Amino acid sequence: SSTNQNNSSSKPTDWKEWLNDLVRYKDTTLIASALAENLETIYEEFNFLNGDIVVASHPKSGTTWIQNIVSLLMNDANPEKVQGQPLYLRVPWLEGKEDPECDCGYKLLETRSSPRLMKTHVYGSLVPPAMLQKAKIVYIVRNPKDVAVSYFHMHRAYQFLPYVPWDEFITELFLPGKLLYGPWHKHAIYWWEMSKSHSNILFLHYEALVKELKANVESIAAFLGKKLTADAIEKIVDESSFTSMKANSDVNYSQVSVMGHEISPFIRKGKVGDWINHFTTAQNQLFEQKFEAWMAQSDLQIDFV
Ligand code: PPS
Repeated sequence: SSTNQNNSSSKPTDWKEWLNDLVRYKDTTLIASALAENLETIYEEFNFLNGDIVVASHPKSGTTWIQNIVSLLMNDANPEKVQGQPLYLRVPWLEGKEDPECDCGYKLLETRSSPRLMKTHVYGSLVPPAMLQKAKIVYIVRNPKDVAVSYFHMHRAYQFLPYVPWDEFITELFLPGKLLYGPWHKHAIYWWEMSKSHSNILFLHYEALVKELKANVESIAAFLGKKLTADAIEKIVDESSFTSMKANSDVNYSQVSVMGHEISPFIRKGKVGDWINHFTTAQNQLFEQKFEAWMAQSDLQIDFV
């Protein structure tokens, strides 16, 4: 079966077959069976520590961006301290791994000392209780039209994910929530609700980072209890700009060949509103209808432009 974690498999050609291999984990989100197994191990055995710092998100929402900011903040805004270390090793993916050659994130993390940095795409309702109790969690949300576009290009490029034509990607996969970690709205809304009652969750918006990177870097610093000079903050803002990250092989995943950068680079466009270049009028109407229904009961505000 396609596990999305298997080193020897090649790009799936039939997306319907690929979809059949995903599991509806604990009746909520769709994930690959290998990820489900890892999550089970994490619930049972992983020892969360006070001081753990978690970057949480639905895929394609700006996870890597926050990982880079958090990693720099925790290394005194000194890029030299982290130079040569791939971001996916500095801030490992708790329940997965970016590089098939690597150990799964939780195994890497077990060998590290506090404060440990990690990322997760886990659903709000499936957060390990000890994580919620002990960690500081930075969640980032992004408007779902741009998430869908970014996700589409990832499926095009990534070796373990099938290419799905855009129309099917939107109507048959993204909107019905049939992608890894879907559906988007439940992910976003559950985390949003949790953030209201947990002061250890900082809830950020991709669109706000695009507009005001510095203010957001400052609020992440304050949340993590880091007092940095104005120069240090400037340094982080500079190092985490789209242009810097696109060019930095430590953070742009260019070392992970299964991601298929020659088809579509991981750090791709970094724009708010790229969806306008992808959605037809009909697709947009359908999306708007669904979005309205999803958000009817929620006060989570999402900017699309
Ligand atoms: S993943 O695979 O879930 O970890 O992907 P994730 O990192 O969440 O999302 C990838 C998108 O984030 C964009 N990105 C940025 N945008 C603006 N500024 C900076 N510095 C930045 N870094 C990453 C990246 O380009 C992907 O979005 P798209 O729209 O595809 O460009």
